[in-house]
Amino acid sequence: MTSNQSRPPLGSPKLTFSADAFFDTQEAPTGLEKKRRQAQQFVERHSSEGRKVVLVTSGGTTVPLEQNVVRFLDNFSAGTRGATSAEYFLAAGYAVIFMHRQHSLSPYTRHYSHTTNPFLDLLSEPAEEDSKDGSSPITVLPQHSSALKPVLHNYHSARKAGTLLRLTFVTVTDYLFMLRELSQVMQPLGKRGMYYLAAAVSDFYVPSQKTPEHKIQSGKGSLMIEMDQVPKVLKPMVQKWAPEGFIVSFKLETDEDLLIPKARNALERYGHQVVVGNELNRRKYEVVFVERISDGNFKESWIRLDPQQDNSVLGKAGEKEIEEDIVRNLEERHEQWIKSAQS
Ligand code: PAZ
Repeated sequence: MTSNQSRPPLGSPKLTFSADAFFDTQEAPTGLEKKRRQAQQFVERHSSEGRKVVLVTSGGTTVPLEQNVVRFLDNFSAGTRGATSAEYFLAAGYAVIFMHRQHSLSPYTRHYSHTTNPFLDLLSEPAEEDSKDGSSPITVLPQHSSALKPVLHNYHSARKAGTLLRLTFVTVTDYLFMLRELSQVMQPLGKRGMYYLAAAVSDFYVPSQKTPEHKIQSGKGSLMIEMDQVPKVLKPMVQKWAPEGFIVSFKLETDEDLLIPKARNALERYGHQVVVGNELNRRKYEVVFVERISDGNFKESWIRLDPQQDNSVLGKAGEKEIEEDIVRNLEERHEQWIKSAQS
């Protein structure tokens, strides 16, 4: 990074809005080809076995400020919505490509996050005499086993069926390249492919050409960062990458008055199927589905849980999660979408 006294600000003063320009000028992440191959095999297998496939994006993206990254910008998302939704999609019979931020929450293991529910707290130590030769197994404390059993069962079922493919990203650039690649891999699924874009993606980035190689030095006064706008990729996604797919984007706002106008605007501009809107502090118990009925006409439907319920603690047995209703609603819409192809 740089001080505003001696060096030009980071970022290009010219705004690079177009997706083509972005992909032409930024470098694809290493390992992209391997991820493409994994996804392709996964899609071919599940498509031939008659499963619908959903791409779930989850977690936040980073914006590196140096090429040898010491500092980066990030956002709040832990990946709860994506990881939770992936579980409900798996339960509904979908094969799930879970494209998530490295180290963010994952389906099943999310119930035992190291901060809210550390897994070591669930285990009992073997008696000292039994543990000497390591013969006694470590066991789950009885008070935790009824909550753990269904999670473990579903985790093993998904592993056995091979219905969950996890692929990671870190930066916003990784995210955009992966989204393009995976959408194209899923294109042959046609209407049987769903795209559930729940990741919190940065709107701004520093192009690699403008990112300093080494750690930004302090001592030269304040720091100015100029960032370019990240291209809006929903348009090429709808028009080119996944033209028949059922595409669901998410819209997060902190000013609730903006939620519906911005969701409508996105549908009008990009032409995809649904926007799920949520306000930051109510996102765990209130979302709105916005769809376009005809030119200039939209329909909104809300899902609300009881806000008194404590949705803040992960994995509390028996607790209703809003993602269950979101996924059920979208599964129905997706079925309609598939049927509309047949009629
Ligand atoms: O990851 P999380 O569960 O903490 O948050 C989920 C969310 C708010 C990131 C998601 O519901 C969402 O709205 N994603 C899109 C964000 C955006 O407007 O770019």
